[in-house]
Amino acid sequence: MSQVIQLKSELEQRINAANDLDSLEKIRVDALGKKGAITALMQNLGAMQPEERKAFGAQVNELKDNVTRLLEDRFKTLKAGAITARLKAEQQDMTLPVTPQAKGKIHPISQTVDEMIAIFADMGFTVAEGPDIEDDFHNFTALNFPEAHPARAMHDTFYLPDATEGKDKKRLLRTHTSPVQIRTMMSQKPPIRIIIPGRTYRSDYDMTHTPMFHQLEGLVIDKSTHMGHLKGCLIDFCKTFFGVNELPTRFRPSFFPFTEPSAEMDIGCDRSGGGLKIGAGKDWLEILGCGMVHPNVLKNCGIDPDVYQGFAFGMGIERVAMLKYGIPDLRTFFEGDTRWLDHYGFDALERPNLATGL
Ligand code: 2NM
Repeated sequence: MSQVIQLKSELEQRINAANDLDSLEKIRVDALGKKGAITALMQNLGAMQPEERKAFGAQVNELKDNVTRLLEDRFKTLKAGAITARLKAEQQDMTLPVTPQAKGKIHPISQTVDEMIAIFADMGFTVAEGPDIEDDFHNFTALNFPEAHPARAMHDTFYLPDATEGKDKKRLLRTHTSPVQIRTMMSQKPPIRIIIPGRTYRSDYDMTHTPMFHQLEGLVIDKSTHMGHLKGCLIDFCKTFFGVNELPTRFRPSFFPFTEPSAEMDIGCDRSGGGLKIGAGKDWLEILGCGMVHPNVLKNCGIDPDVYQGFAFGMGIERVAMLKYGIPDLRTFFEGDTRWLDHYGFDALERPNLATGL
């Protein structure tokens, strides 16, 4: 009798003290499992006299019912507590953005190159590339620069400090992207229609020059390519690139060793009111150099100038980027200042293409 009462109070205490579902389950097994204390009491019934068995059996049954109810109540309480604790632990701030904001920005040079490629690709040009380390032949000789002509010195060439034999083999950092045109003409048959964006190097450093800068040059060679094609192509490019449909243009005579005739192209602009607005106005802005490829250059590349002719052009990428995006200082392009990039850079998810207006 006292055995039942003692077991009851003992189980009550343990159930109330149980702090989690695992310890509660252990108490249930200790009491009601196959080898549990209450189960053991039930097994004693078989050996008892009928009268005793009746009274004891009733007590054990009552104990079993009580303990079962206590376990169930405690289970519900602990279960509810566990859910509350889990909800609290797994709380989410629903006001946070679904995807974190992109941290990086596209450099204005990369953006500008991509825009220029999109425009020329639409006209049927493909992109060609070549090495930054060139030799004298591809950078100068093949391009009709005379030996010991001041034009070579004018380029402020960085020569490599090696002892390569032979003038034409002397290694240097390319001073323009034109050696890529030479490599293309020497390895491909016309018709040719390529643009060449890339890094170029000249030993010069002031407000408007950095020793490394970017150029984009273009070359078209075919049997009947003429100056009208040159003008149409470059006028179209400038209108699309600057997004100005009514754009005055003019071509002034100029000189380059690799083109004959040579010209410089200006676009109209308006400097009244302090700023600079590209489009109709009183003023002109020099934008690029161009010309018909010199017969000597074609010959140097194994192309017969009596059968083929072509035009070429070149422009500075920093310069057109500064004009289009109102960047006032050239040198900031290469300072690696993340605040500058944050301000002048472009979103990685908005890539240039003709369909979205660049
Ligand atoms: C310019 C201006 C004019 C040019 C010429 C050639 C080649 F290889 F075909 F002879 N490539 N680039 C050229 C012509 C470049 O840049 C201001």
